[in-house]
Amino acid sequence: MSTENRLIVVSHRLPISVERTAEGYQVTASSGGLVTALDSVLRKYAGVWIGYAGEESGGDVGRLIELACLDHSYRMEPVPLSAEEITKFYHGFSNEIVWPLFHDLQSRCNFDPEYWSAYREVNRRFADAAARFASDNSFVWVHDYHFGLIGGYLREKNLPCGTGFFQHIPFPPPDIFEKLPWRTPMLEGMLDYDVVGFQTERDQRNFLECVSAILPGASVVKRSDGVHVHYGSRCVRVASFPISIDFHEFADVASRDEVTVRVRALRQEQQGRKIILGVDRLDYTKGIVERLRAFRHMLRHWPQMKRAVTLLQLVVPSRADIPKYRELKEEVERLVSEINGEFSDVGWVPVHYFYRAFDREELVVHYRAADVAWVTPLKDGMNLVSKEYCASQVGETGVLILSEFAGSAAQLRHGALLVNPNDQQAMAEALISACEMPVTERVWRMGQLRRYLRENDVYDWAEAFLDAGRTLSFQSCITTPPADAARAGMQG
Ligand code: ADQ
Repeated sequence: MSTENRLIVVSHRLPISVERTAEGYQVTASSGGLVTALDSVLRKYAGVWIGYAGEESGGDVGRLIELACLDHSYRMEPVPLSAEEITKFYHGFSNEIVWPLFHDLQSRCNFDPEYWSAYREVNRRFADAAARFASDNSFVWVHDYHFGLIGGYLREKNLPCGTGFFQHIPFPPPDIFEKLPWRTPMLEGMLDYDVVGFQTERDQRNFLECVSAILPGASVVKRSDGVHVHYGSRCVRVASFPISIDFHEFADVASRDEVTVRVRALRQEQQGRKIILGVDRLDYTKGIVERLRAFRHMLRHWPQMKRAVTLLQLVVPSRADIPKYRELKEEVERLVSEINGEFSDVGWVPVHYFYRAFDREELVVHYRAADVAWVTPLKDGMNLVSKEYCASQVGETGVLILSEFAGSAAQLRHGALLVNPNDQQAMAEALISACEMPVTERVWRMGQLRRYLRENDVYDWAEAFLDAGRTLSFQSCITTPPADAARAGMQG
């Protein structure tokens, strides 16, 4: 194996998808926070990225993926999924069970037992794909809730490599996690990795509390080199690694002359009105509906804000083949049109709504032009939009309003205005404070945020995780048989 394959990244999706269109095959970029972060990391470290690239396969598709690899400077290895696997593993277990449950929305869960077998089967197949690249010096870094079990399947193969798991979404406390019918094998599966990482200390604490509550044989040991869970013959490092962005890339794009020209044009269009920006993947956890309601509340109760502000809401399509997401899209569009119907005036439309993916430069133009970024998820593992906005604010005059339930609130609370996204009154008041904030305070706050992000970027995140992997003695773990007496629950 060549040296560039020492880092083996596994995630559900590759950064590109191949689709068949009337004109032939088409390669499209995947969207979302995980792809944004990992693409930056792999461009720097090289290696191989294993994931799903769409339903198409065969000669032309292989060639298109090879071309995309040249463009991205790392290797991509597609793993196919059948239509049934997409239904049961992706739409089912991942998005009808884990996603809502881990975001505290258990009423949205559908605990169909068939989903669990599909989850195990797909995890095994992705583990097989990773194993084909694993060698002495490699580290298999598995991403997110789709793949809690890959570590165990790799251990069964006795490979001489280290393994790590990073969870991009929140980890719930025991009273919520316990609702999962497969709570024991899920936790045991996660303890089959050598390093398990979370976004925040709160997620890490929740995980450790679940381990203590659900696995009686486990013990949590705090040592000078970090927290470890001992379980049977396993010793697993558990830590928090807050993910970030490529600060310099966003700041550099924001400083380009052509961006400055477009920012000026966008601001001129608003004729002195404050630009408030929302940027979200279409998802019910992002609080888009709640934000629109709060905006309407503000316009109803503070009439002086009419014509003084414009909300630009950018939404990138996501999970469009899942009915709940289609319903959400309709609800967002209905609210936008109700607000515009109620308040629009000659020369002023209160909400400008865009439902499409923006390229990096277009996105940065909006980040830089916005007076206020209104980032109010109901619950979020981290939320990269909040960080991208600050990195792009090269003039340092913008204000970040951030949900207290975003993982990034733990790091950005000193400069952002924190809000509860369910509190319409507080959301409206935060918006007004942001719009009226004196420039000295704005610059001070944004300066603090940008300093923190400059010193804690996505490469620091990757280094910290990979360092934790490097400092472990993998051999003792790998040679241990996966099934021992303390692991009776794994059969499920
Ligand atoms: P996501 O849920 O996808 O990520 P987030 O971190 O906010 O959430 O990332 C969204 C990404 O999509 C950002 O990079 C943003 O630039 C991009 N995006 C949004 N709207 C866009 C548009 N209209 N056009 C183009 N791009 C757009 C998951 C977790 C998060 C966690 C990340 C990374 O749910 O909590 O922060 O992984 O770990």
